[in-house]
Amino acid sequence: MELSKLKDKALRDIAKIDSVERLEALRIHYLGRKGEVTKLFTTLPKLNEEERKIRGQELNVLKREIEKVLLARGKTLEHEKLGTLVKAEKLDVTLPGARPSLGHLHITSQAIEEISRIFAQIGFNRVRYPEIDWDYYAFESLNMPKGHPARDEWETFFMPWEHPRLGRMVLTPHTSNGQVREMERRKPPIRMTNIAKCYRRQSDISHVPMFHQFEGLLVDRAVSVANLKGTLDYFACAFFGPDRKIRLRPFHFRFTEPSFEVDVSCGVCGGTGFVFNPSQPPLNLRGEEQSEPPLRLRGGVGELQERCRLCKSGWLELGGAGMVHPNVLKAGGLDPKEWRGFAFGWGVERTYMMKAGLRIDDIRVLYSNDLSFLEQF
Ligand code: FA5
Repeated sequence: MELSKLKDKALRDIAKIDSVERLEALRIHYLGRKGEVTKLFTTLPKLNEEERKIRGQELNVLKREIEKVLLARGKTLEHEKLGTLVKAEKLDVTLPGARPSLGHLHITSQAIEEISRIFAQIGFNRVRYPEIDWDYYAFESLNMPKGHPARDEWETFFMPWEHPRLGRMVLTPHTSNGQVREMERRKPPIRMTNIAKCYRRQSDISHVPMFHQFEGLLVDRAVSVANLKGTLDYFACAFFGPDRKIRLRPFHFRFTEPSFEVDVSCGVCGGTGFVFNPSQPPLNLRGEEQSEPPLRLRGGVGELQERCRLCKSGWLELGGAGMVHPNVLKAGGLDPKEWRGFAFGWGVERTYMMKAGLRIDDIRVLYSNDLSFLEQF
């Protein structure tokens, strides 16, 4: 090939190249050991001296020109490559940032914070007592001597350690272990809330083996059931809403006398036990289906009522309460003739579920670490 044609071809090829790597391949193609130009140098020995001189000079010029153009194209390509890189990696501080996924407190922790705050507003300090404690504080000092059948209800996990006076160690089955501990720690007046983990050998749709309770204890001189009721009413209004009411039902606990089960009026049916449902047949007050005319329980002629599925009766059970038993005051070193007190203990999980009107089919889902469930709260 004519040298001028070879040169044109080389320059055209170089101009078309768009990457440093391909340019290097092209350099080898023309100037490498077996390259197009190098090959021409091998023909020189066949020429006579004069021709060789001229041809040699022409080839050197061609080689230098190709080298020059290759170098220039290489520089341009390097420059372009750098420009693209800078563009790609440029930090635009005005762009919105990548949002990190934020977690939040578990609903039980949220409930604990709210409960502590509500009681703190009326002077109940939050205290912490062991969640693994001696039998004495969990049972004996609470008027439940060894072997007493009342203990059975607490389905307790016993630990292998024993103290000669305080008995065996237990995973606390309720927060009432804090009552005598608090009386031992300080003199009345006492107003405390003890919120802690509790453990019982129970696991079904309404029980978890590890749950939380909050315990309230007040000890002072002139304390009555009216004070207990007032405190619980205050809590119900603050936690559940101003239209909610508390009901005390007689019950039996060994460590309170009198003792009560505490109910709160249902937030879904407003305490009536019935909700409006136009697709259901009307019910009478006993929840039985009735024929025309339909009941008018909440006003509005012809309103059709369905029994409330959350509470079924207008009331939801919260937990236990009562006036501190004289034997418990004695165990705490207090004279029952001088001091009186009330106490209450409720489950945090169930109380929260009642607030939210949640009808969780299975309470165990709270601790199954299913994020799609937990992220809803
Ligand atoms: C008690 O534990 C008493 N200590 C309460 C008390 C305190 C009465 C002070 C009087 C004075 P009870 O066993 O009923 O009572 O439990 C209270 C609440 O804890 C229950 O209403 C329920 O809300 C919750 N609870 C009990 N066991 C479980 C469980 N396995 N899982 C979830 N919640 C539970």
